[in-house]
Amino acid sequence: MQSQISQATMQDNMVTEFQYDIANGIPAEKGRIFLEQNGWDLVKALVQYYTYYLGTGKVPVVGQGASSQPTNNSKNIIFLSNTRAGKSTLVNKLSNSQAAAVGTSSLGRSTTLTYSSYNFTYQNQSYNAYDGPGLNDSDCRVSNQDILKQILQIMLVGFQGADLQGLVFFQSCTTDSFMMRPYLEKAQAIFGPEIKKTVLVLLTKCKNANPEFVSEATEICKQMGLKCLQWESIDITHQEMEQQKRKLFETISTLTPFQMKDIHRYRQEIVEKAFALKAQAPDCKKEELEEYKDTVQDIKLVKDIVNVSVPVTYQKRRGGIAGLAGGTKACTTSVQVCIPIDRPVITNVEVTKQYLKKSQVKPPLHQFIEPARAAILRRIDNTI
Ligand SMILES: Nc1nc2c(ncn2[C@@H]2O[C@H](COP(=O)(O)OP(=O)(O)OP(=O)(O)O)[C@@H](O)[C@H]2O)c(=O)[nH]1
Ligand SMILES: [Mg+2]
Repeated sequence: MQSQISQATMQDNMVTEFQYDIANGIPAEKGRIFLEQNGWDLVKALVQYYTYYLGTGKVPVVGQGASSQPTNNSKNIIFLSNTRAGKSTLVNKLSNSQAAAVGTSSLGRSTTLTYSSYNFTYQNQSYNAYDGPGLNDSDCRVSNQDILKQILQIMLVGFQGADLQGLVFFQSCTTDSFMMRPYLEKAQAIFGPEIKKTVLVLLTKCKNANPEFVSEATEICKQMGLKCLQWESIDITHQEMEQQKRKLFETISTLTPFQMKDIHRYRQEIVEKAFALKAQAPDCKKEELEEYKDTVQDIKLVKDIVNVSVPVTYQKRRGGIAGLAGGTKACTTSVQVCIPIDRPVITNVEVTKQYLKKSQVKPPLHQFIEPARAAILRRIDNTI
């Protein structure tokens, strides 16, 4: 019995610690689920929280997450780029359809507003291409952060444990800025350093572009260690298209698939780094109101009745002749009278009181997550 109680208290304390570390990001009962699912390992529960919950906004059900198995054999490809780089056009070319809306305006407004999956087959291999909104939408209808979060959700939930075969960056060669570096930085911030091996850069709209721009883009990709291909969706022959497709899928097959466990490994590194930063941080004063039980004496008045003797004086006939002559004498007796009273009774009453508990604690973990990520990314930065 005793050990059951102490285990329950220990678990309650862990839930409180978990809550403190995530800045009360979720209610205690959800925190308990994270801890239970991770065998009451605080670091593991925090990794799951910072990966799965922050990626999907959901508490994972048992078995969900890194360990679940893929349910189909399609290869997953995700497209990412600025608006109007040709993502949706490519989806239509690959799926031989007009399923994806293609932009017509020359403004920087994204035509595609949310990620959707398009299934097609190439040489007996089934593919799911995920086409989504363009980064840096001029109307800010979808923020860059939202776009990356959508991709994370697709991978955590939509893939059902399957790998990402290719993350395809589109670089239009008719614009005046190279985006490969910011694309990679954004992707690595979310998915970690391993994502780089899964990236393919497609240089689009090369036909009418300045050839120097195209070769400079190719050179930058090379310097960054990224595979790149030129791609033209418009005004090309059927034969040229087939050649392009062959090259595209050949290159995709050479990319290293990105696995769910890579996301978890990266998040684990962030959480562990955050714990290390927390350990080095100076203590901060923590003041919190703590409740405790106390017993106080309370005086209550209870209704009661007391019997009192009241002396009563009366005249009694005297004896003998004096009595016969009508003589009396004063006598005293007592009568019992009941009087209602309020009797004071002292009782012990249990009350809840509060006191200001002051302690020295480390700041909560969530304060170190971004510094930890930045430290890891600075390390990655040197390898771009
Ligand atoms: N010349 C040329 N034009 C292209 C190519 N790919 C797309 N376009 C044109 O570029 C414009 C934008 O194409 P989309 O496919 O809508 O671009 P997107 O990347 O999906 O854009 P958002 O959904 O806004 O992010 C359209 O007018 C296309 O016809 C290409 O390879 N060459
Ligand atoms: Mg589009």
